[in-house]
Amino acid sequence: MLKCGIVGLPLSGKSTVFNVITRAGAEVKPYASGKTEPNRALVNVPDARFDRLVEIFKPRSEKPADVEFVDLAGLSRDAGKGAGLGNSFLSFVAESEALLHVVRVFKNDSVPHPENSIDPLRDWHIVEAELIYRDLGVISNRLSRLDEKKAKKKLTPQEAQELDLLKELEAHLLDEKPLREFPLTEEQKRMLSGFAFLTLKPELVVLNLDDTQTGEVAELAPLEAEMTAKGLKSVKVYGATEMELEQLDPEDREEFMKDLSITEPGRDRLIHEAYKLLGLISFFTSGQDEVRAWTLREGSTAVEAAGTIHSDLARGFIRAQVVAYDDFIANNASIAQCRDKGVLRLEGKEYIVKDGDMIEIRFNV
Ligand SMILES: Nc1nc2c(ncn2[C@@H]2O[C@H](COP(=O)(O)OP(=O)(O)OP(=O)(O)O)[C@@H](O)[C@H]2O)c(=O)[nH]1
Ligand SMILES: [Mg+2]
Repeated sequence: MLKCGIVGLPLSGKSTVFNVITRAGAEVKPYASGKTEPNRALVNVPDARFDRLVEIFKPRSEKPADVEFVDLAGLSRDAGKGAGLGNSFLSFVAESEALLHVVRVFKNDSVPHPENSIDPLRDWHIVEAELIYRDLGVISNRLSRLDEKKAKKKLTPQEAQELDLLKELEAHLLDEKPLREFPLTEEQKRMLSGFAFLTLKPELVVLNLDDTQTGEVAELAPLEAEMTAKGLKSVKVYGATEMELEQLDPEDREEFMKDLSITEPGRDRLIHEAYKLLGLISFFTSGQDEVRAWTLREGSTAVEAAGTIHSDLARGFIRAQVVAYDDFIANNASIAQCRDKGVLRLEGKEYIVKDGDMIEIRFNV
């Protein structure tokens, strides 16, 4: 199960954005909640191809791909030094595979700003600094343990390597740079995977606007320049408005979206961007019994796809029968016709699965 953690300053609209995505109806208040228990909800990944396959196969059961979103308490300036709630709850962030970082752009006099002014770039830096600070803490703990051991006996070659790498990473973080900007080899990435570093996680910046901020927003320019420079991705949402939007009937919603020149609801946009950011693709299994969308990392092989369905399928893997969704549709949704046209293929273990592949695993255990 894929998890996405929502971070940001207090009162930036995290729970609002969480509600836009999940329709879960989490509490939204004009004062800092101080809640330490996160809100969690599972969301189906909207996918028109999946819907079409369900129409075609009319299966007894259907299961779209899903992602879990976790909404946390606000992260204040100096949380790492014990201010606000402190950073103990950052453990909830550590278990997420990706971060949505909500930044307040909206002006709303009835909602106090913890820094007393609207300044998206400053706010983004405050939260980023807290994430960096937390990673530094993790590193210094590990370093002191390694140093202790080194004083008593010789380190294994692996530990010595780890020590060197962690020292480099520490210097990088002390420079106020996130670990995602540090070039790591695949082997080093594996070495570090157990630490769950927050600044190594892919991050999508969610700019939370008021519905009056439709044109150029002057306050936003500095942050947008920084995002471009760092190659970070951002999405704009009209948090409060889009949360209301989710509660309207479809016709009114359409009208409302036109007024704001939104083409895709914030909900779909955010889920799609999060999915893309994580380098995720979907493949489908389909039949009269069940149509199901599965999530896979880009670059995964057929045998890995089999393993996400069931470990038996990976163990006894013989071949994968594959047809691209587009080819399937172009051939009147007929497997026989796909076979005749040669677009239905038999692939081996090492085949790299493509987004939209329809797969049937042949196996023997
Ligand atoms: N005008 C306007 N108000 C908003 C917007 N987004 C959120 N708010 C208001 O800001 C207040 C805080 O929103 P929440 O979503 O609870 O913020 P939060 O980041 O979850 O807050 P904490 O969990 O307490 O840190 C609420 O009163 C919202 O109605 C927005 O886009 N525009
Ligand atoms: Mg909240």
